[in-house]
Amino acid sequence: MEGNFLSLKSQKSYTSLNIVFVGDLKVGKTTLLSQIVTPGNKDPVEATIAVDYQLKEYKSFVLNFWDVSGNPCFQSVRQQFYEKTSVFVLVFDISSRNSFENLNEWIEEIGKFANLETKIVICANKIDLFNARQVSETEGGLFASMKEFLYFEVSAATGQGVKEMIDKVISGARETI
Ligand SMILES: Nc1nc2c(ncn2[C@@H]2O[C@H](COP(=O)(O)OP(=O)(O)OP(=O)(O)O)[C@@H](O)[C@H]2O)c(=O)[nH]1
Ligand SMILES: [Mg+2]
Repeated sequence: MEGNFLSLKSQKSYTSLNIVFVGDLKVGKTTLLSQIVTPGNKDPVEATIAVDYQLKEYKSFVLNFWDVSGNPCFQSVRQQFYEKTSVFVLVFDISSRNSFENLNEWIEEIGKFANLETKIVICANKIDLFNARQVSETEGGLFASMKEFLYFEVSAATGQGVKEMIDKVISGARETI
């Protein structure tokens, strides 16, 4: 699997980034991660139990992706993975207004682990379900800009917008210490 492991023999020096995906159950966090790590992969994903981890070599970065379950019963487990996070990706599903409204709870949950150098972005997923849209791009973008977070619209199912998001997420993210 090209790009899915480190070229151990190379003398390249890498910057390590921890990127954590959070958001309600079934908003598509694991599918999104699968699309980032193996673009074009259409294999169905399973519900995350507590946390999943994936690693990707990307340009001069080692990206450590932590994909946590949105299930409330895993809150204390999730929090162990919030330390030393470079980027939090807050995911909601555009066909679920509830998942958008719950973003504030996610912001509160990660808040005590974020500092001025932590990047937070909002990711509106499932834009392929345009007929079922319950949150407009304008509303989502406004919510993000009021909090000074970047905003992306993507489809983890088709891959639309995913590469653009990850390129922007990486640029300027702080190194994991
Ligand atoms: N149509 C559509 N379906 C999607 C998209 N992304 C994910 N799904 C589907 O949504 C369901 C949930 O996806 P997951 O990736 O498991 O969601 P999750 O956020 O990781 O869920 P938990 O691990 O339970 O917190 C699956 O049936 C996916 O196939 C998308 O962009 N479009
Ligand atoms: Mg999952």
